[in-house]
Amino acid sequence: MVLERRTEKVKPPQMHQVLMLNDDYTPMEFVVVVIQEFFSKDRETATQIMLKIHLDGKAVCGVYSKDVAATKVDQVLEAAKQSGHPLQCVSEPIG
Ligand code: TYC
Repeated sequence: MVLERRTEKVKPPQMHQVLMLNDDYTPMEFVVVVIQEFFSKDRETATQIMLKIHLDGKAVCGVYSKDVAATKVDQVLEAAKQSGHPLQCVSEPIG
């Protein structure tokens, strides 16, 4: 039925959360700057997220469409690689 197809079409896209993972080597300051730069957080918020990762092992840095989340992961991993840090970042569907 046409009406059902229309309803399907306007479903919001599945959102994906980008998580950053803790490690023992990446400097805290580097993580704060990365969160500020790629996840558009102010310094205070970025610092809180970094500390949560440090204490809990991981934390959500942002929630995006699948494509944007994948781009964020790429940007973080590229910045980490360029700087020689082992920082890890993943994205996963929410719910
Ligand atoms: N645990 C790191 C340290 O003590 C800091 C850190 C925080 C590393 C968050 C990664 O995603 C991370 N230097």
